[in-house]
Parts: sequence; structure tokens; C-alpha cells
Amino acid sequence: MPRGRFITLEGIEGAGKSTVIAQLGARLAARGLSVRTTREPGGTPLAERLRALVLERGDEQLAPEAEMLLMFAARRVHVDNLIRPALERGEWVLCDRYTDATRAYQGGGRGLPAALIESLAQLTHADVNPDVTLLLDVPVGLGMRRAAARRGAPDRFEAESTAFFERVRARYLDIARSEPARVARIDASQPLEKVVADALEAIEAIEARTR
Ligand code: Z5A
Repeated sequence: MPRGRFITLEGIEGAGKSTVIAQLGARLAARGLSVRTTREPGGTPLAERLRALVLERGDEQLAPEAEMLLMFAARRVHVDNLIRPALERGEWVLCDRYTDATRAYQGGGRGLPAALIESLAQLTHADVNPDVTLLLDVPVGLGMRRAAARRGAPDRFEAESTAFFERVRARYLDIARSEPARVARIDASQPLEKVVADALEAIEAIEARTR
């Protein structure tokens, strides 16, 4: 049984990841592929409970280090119970966020050292890394407007400043520049149909190179 493909979607809030992943999943399934869509933090019952803990705006302090460790704890549960088994069954896993989000949010946004994040990534999922990452890139103002138009009370991240999201976006763009063989930047300010078409094209281009 050939291993499936692990495809991650990344970007700041309001970039359109949830919307695009649903359409990509349907388009890939229509080609006869077995597709599993999931998200981080979360994706399994236990990891979803960790998601609720890390996103809620409580009274207690949650230091950047604690936030990062909760992200990796949820990720390990997700990898062991959903992602790795699905890939071994030959499925294509489409995941809304993965470790690039930790690099961008906890590294770029919160200022934690990149070396620390890489050593935890190695410890958590040395054998499970994305084949393709689609960075849905939008200017921060547009992402914030889209997200604000849709949500209720803001969670801990949605309450962050524009400067925070500018740092997150900048780190994502650095990752895309430094790993062009894996990461494709998609202009997600375009109409949805064009974003989905560009995403499919990027998957095909990276697949063709690695075949
Ligand atoms: N986080 C972290 O810090 N570290 C980590 O390691 C991980 C995560 C894994 C929750 O993530 C938070 O966790 C996240 C980072 C942190 N916080 N933030 N910010 P999440 O992915 O669940 O939350 P999110 O990024 O806030 O999701 P989102 O706001 O739902 O963004 P989205 O999925 O990219 O957007 P969307 O829901 O698909 O689209 C938003 C709206 O725009 C919606 O009304 C769409 O219809 C519309 N839309 C989408 N695309 C278009 C286009 N092309 N044109 C016009 N309108 C569009």
C-alpha cells in the first residue's frame, strides 16, 4: 500500500483555510482519492479538548512556553491517533494548520526561539512531516476583516494586535522563501475559485517534482 500524502494549509486568521480545505477535499475525492480533512490544534476527541483549553480566554496566565507545549501535546495525540494511521492506509490527509503555525505564532508572534521549536518538532513528529504546504497569504487587514465579519467573542489569538499578526505573517513568508520545494505561497486575496485552482496547481507541481 503506497503511503498517502500529507498536505497542510497555513495562514493568518481569515486567510480562508477552512473554506479552501473543504473545496480541495471535495475536488481531490472526486479524482478517486481517499481524503481525510482535519485541523490543529485538535482533530481527535482528546486533541479537541486540548484545543478548547489553549484557545479559551481565562483569568490565569498562559505563558508562551505553556502555549507552545499544549500545541505540541495536541499534535502528538493527533499524529498518533489520526494522521499517521491515515497516511499508512494510503489516505490523503488535508490538515488545517500544523507545525508551521507553531513556527509562525509561537516563534514569530510570541518570540520563542526557533531552535526550541525545532527540537520539540523533532521529538513530537520526526517521521510525520508535510509533503506539501499551502500558505494562503493575505494582508493582515483583510484577514482581520474577514474573520471579524464571521465570529462571535474573540478567542485568545483573535484578541491579538495587528502588530502580532504582522509578525506571524512575516514568519510564514520567511518559511515559504526558505523551503520552496515544500511550501507554495498562494495569493488568498483573490476570488475563492481562483484560490482553489491555484492550490490544486501547487499540489500538482510539487507532486510532479517529487514523483
Ligand atoms: N495556533 C497556534 O498559535 N499555534 C499552533 O501551532 C496552531 C494554532 C496549530 C486557532 O486556529 C488558533 O490557533 C489560531 C492560531 C493558533 N489563531 N489565530 N488566529 P484556527 O485555524 O482554528 O483559527 P483561525 O485561523 O482563526 O481560523 P479562521 O479565522 O477560521 O481562518 P480561516 O480558516 O483561514 O478562514 P475561513 O473561515 O475559511 O474564512 C474566513 C471568512 O472569509 C469566511 O467568511 C469565508 O467565507 C471568507 N473567505 C474565505 N476565502 C475567501 C475569499 N477568497 N474571498 C472572499 N472571502 C473569503
